[in-house]
Amino acid sequence: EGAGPQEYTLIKMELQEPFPEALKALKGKQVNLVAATLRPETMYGQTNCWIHPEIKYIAFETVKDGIFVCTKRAARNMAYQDFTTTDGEFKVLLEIVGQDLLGAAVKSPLTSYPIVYCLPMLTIKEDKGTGIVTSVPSDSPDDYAALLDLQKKPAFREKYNIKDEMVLPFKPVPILEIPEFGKLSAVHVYDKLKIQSQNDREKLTQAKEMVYLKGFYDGVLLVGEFKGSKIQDVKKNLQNRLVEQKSAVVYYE
Ligand code: A2H
Repeated sequence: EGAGPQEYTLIKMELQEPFPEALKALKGKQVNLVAATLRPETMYGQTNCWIHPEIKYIAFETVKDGIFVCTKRAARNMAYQDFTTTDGEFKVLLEIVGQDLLGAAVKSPLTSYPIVYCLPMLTIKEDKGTGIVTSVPSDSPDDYAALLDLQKKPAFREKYNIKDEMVLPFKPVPILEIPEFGKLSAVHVYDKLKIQSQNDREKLTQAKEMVYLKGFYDGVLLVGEFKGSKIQDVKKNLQNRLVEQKSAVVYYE
């Protein structure tokens, strides 16, 4: 890790009715699952939301953005970044475990899928970001590996009560092109390195490095307002756009 704080874009993924049983007390309110990303320019390709089944999450009220769901650790950091009325303080509305959120429907900005679902990812770290990750299988090898695991293994879906229709219709979307890797770079490197599952950690680390650097310097957007532009030229503009339309907030840790 670098010396300074890391900036993340938190994508607001709005929970849809009917709320899961454990969140029924919040019915009628605006509840956002907030996913920490370094790649706001890839939000056109979201196919689902990742939750760790065993991590604990909380819901708390923000000043401007409705109710947020994330880890307690992230809420505490947000409380020192003007997300709550009193510096450093946040009120826990309820505590849940990831399992409670699995299968829930959310609405997320920019993606072509009107509704996406909360699915299990077992490699989510509790001590990074919000503990919630938005899935972009076209450009993130981790996301592609985890989505493929669920699509290939009915028993894995069953274990977490995930219905076929929450997983099977969701395909990686071509949203940016990297000269060497084509329009679905995560799929390309996954195949090239012969990755087998989300547990292939070494190969996935290698895959991430390959895609990340190339994507940042040579990647060109294929969709949206900045179609045809290089990622490095429009990354900040896209983050600003998401913040302006109240679909995202900026967060540091
Ligand atoms: B990224 P860094 Cl398209 N546990 O967003 C595991 N992974 C997490 C996490 C957690 N608690 N919180 C965030 N992340 C993921 C998009 C993306 C990301 C693409 C390509 C690469 C990529 C869509 N998922 O990250 O350790 C989030 O996934 C490659 C590293 O702070 C976030 O950005 O460097 C990234 O990891 C943050 O990782």
